[in-house]
Amino acid sequence: MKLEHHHIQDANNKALKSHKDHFHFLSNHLTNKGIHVDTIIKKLQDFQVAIPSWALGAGGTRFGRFSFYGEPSNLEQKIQDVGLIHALTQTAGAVSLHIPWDVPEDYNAIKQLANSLDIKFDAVNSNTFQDQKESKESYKYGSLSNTSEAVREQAIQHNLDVINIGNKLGSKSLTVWLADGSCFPGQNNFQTALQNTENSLKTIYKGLPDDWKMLIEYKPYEPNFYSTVIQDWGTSFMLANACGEKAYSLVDLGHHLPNSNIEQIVSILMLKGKLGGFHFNDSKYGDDDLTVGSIKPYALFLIFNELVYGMQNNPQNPDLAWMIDASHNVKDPLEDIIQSLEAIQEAYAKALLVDQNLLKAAQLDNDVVTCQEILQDAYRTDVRPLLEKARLESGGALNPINAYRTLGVRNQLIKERGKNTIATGL
Ligand code: AOS
Ligand code: ZN
Ligand code: ZN
Repeated sequence: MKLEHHHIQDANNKALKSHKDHFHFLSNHLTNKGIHVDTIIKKLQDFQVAIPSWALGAGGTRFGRFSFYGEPSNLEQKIQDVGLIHALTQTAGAVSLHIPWDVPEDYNAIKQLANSLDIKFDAVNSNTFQDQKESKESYKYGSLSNTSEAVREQAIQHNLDVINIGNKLGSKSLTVWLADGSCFPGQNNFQTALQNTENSLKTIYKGLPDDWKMLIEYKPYEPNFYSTVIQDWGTSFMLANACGEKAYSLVDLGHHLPNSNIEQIVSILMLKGKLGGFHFNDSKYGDDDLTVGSIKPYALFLIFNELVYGMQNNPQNPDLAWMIDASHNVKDPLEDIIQSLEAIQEAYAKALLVDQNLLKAAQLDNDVVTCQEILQDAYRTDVRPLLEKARLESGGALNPINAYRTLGVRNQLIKERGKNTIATGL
């Protein structure tokens, strides 16, 4: 199924008057404060987030998986789903593939399809956390860190293959997330594991095209529960520095121990020019991969405040690869992603409202109360009319979830694809 512009316009008509009233009110209020509303709207329109191919089907845990029916069962259908989300939100102009789950059969056909839906290929993800059917060596005890050279070589070669596949699609970055680590004290030699990982990453780095980036993702635990080789931003930063200038750290919001100050991590990585990518999600306990903004929206705003500051003040840091990395059991995955995109845009818009000059002056005065007031004033502003305006002008839906439901997207997908669909992937 493909959503045409007039379908979305029809869905918008009812809500148009109320949108205009709200927008008019907010835009006057912000303009009186000296804020350029048009500039913010343009920034919202330019902010595109990649959708991971594995989030389009209902996720699951080891305890079970409940289908949402009509899920995509091949790469074409996954890209079609991203196209649906993008048509409604105008914010999902990219897809992030996972190899080997998404190896294209016909590269030209896939590229054409993505192009027709205005979707780019963002970072490609390698997978050395599962054994593939045809593979000779097992990753049970690690991949790039493994004590066996044969295993390390297989994992290195897989990453080089992934680069090659991504290159044919127009991707410009490789994301490496390793499950490597240990479950019990004594199982691993920490130094050997890190050294092997560094050497393996350096070999992969050598195969990276000049205009590519390597994004190194860290995570404190899971699936290993005693130690993880790339456990934190410091380790990822160290490895990125060891590899070279095309290697960067990738921050996944769910990959921190409780109460970590993620906004500070983001800020320091940008200062050092080493923040390359971002995985959005939310969590209560660990890597819960819940809908963005569903649990800690203020923390998300504070993170965006640092991202906005960094994008304005750190030319040493490159443009970031933005991606949603969430997947779970109970919602229609497309509706879930739409909610995540809305939360991302909302936090971004609020961060754009922060008056950086006033904040700096209050910081210089050590006026702690005013510093907090400036941030909270931005956070407490209902920016949704700005998001609506940005979408409306780009041809998207005023209210994407409503439009998705009134246009009967899921039912249509079930009609086309059937009920018993299983998305490939996790
Ligand atoms: C795993 O926890 C990481 O968040 C990865 O970024 C990602 O979820 C994985 O590569 C998907 O298979
Ligand atoms: Zn991630
Ligand atoms: Zn994760």
